[in-house]
Formats: sequence, C-alpha cells, structure tokens
Amino acid sequence: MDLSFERNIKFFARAGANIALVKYWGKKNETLKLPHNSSLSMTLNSLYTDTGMAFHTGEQDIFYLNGVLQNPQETEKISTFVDFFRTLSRNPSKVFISSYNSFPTAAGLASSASGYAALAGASDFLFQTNLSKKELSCLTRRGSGSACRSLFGGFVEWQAGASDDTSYAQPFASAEDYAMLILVLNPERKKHSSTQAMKEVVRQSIFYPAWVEQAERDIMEMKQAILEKDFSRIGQIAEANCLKMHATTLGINNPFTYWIPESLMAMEQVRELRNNGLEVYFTMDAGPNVKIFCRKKDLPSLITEMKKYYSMEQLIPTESGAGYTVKECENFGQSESSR
Ligand code: 2P0
Repeated sequence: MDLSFERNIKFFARAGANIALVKYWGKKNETLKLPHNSSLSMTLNSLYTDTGMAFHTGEQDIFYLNGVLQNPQETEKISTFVDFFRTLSRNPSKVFISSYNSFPTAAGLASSASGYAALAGASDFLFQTNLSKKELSCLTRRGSGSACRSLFGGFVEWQAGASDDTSYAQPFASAEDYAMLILVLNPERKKHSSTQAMKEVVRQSIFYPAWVEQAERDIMEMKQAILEKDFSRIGQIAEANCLKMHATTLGINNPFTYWIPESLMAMEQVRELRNNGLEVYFTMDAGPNVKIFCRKKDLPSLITEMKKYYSMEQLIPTESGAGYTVKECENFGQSESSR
C-alpha cells in the first residue's frame, strides 16, 4: 500500500450518511437517476466519509478507500463522476482520491451516500467549480441517488422533480431533538444491490404503483409531522413507509426479502419496547440491518435496553448531523485525530 500521495492532499470534504424516513425506491430515468417518488431523510453525525483529493500528473485517477487501493472497476465509477467536474472546469487533470469511512465499510451500511457527497464536495473545491448547493445536489444525485441528500444536515427532502435540474435535495428542518441507534445484524455485503432491486421492482412488482402513490402521501404527512414536532407521527409514518418499501420485493418475478430472522426479532423488540413505554420506531433499508429512531433524550435508555440483546460492536448510536464541510488540513489520513 503506497499512500505517500496523501502528502499532497491539502484539504478534505466530510459528509454524513443519511437514513431515509420516507424512502427513495425506484427510478423513472436510470441514466439521470431520477426517482419515481420524493424522499425524506435524516443526516447522521457519527457515520461519515472524509475525502481528500489532489491533482497528479499521471494517466489515470487513483482511488484509495480506507487505505486500500481500489480496483479498476471501482475507480472507473469514481472517475466517471469526477469527469463532470473536469468538464465543467475544462481541466482534464487526473486526481488522487483518498476516502475514509468513520464506520466499518463491512458493516453492511450504505456508504455510497456519504461517499458520493464527500466526493462531490471535494471535487467542487479542487476543480473550483463553485457550484450552488442546488447544482451540487443535482450532480451528486448522478453519483448515487441518496447521496444528493447527504450534502445537507438535519431532515432533508429530495424532491423527485421531472428533469436533471429539478431533481435535488434541500434541507427541510432541524432534527436536533432526534437520534438513531443502528443495529448491525449481519455485516456481510448484500446479495441484492439496491440499484438492481429498484430496477426489478419498477418493472415487475405488482405492488409498485401502490408504493409510488402512497409514498407521495407519506411525504406530505411526514413534512407536516416534522413541522408540528409530532415525534409519534414521524415514527409511525417512517415505520409504515419502510414496510411498504420492503413489500415491493415480494411482488417481483423472483421474489426475495432483505429481512433475515434477526431483522424480524429486532422489529419485535422495538414493538415490545414501545408497548413498555419507551417510544421508538424502526426502519430498514436495502439490507438486513435495523435502524431505530428515537427522541434524543431517550437514546441512553434505548442503548441500555438493546445491550441486553446485542454486543456494543453491533450498536452504533448517532444523532443528527450537519451538512457537508470542506476543511484545510496537513497530514490527511496519517492519524484519526488529523481527520
Ligand atoms: C433510501 N435506499 O432512500 C433508499 C432506501 C435504499 C433503501 O437510496 O442506484 O445507493 O445509486 O441511486 O442511492 C440506496 O440506493 O442507489 C437507497 P442508486 P442508492 O435511502
């Protein structure tokens, strides 16, 4: 591993992961990554990606993730994304990219959202494209749909839109009163990529039209509940929305579910806690892990309860995070404290 190029890195961009409370699930345009429905997420503060970047004189981009050189296939995806910035700035230079996730990449948690948001922030800074937040969100969406939400903090809405420049995210409201506890139930990489699963549900799921119709209703109600600071309603809508999303994979030609027995047990534990007076709600994404949404003041009690069933390595507590930042630095990647 040769990370000596990190000496040339003079800044890094940081972006938090996000968890959707009303999910993005299915595209109406694959190339532009235009979604069928609007979505709404909470940005997280303890799960984030730091990405440092520098120009170099070589023939190819070089991409390291968590100190490991990525293969040509992975690098190609990143290069295609950086090409947007090369074109806009009329600067064809190749780049070194070094990214670190604050959370275990092997934990089966979506890192593409924080990853592409940090890459977009770093590219905008390095190529001096000075894009507006809206323009940057549109471009970030082209990297990975959910990443367009990770540029912003708190509760963030991604308006589905109808074209490249009308499909972007913007901050909706503060989420400072809320928190999440992520349960890592199965750290393996998922068998069904969300990109592929979305394609199949859009084309085949007999439940898909109902999903789109209901998701639009959910987002309107969710926005209302957030503005009214109605935690119970936010949680109820989020939990039901997640179950509707997961129902779509049962209506395709080769049906499957992301759930494993441990996911169902965790859902039951959440319902049990709620029945016993600790008001918490679950949500799940394109994988078996369960995320528990709670009031920030209840996070310590929730952790205490969950420690009865899970090791501390399986529990990742997080509060709501801010939007992406760019910071100058020396010794990027040399130590945790310098990042
Ligand atoms: C979400 N997911 O709203 C939903 C819920 C997974 C389930 O966004 O194909 O990695 O790159 O646009 O953004 C994961 O999908 O997919 C996702 P692409 P992405 O968070």
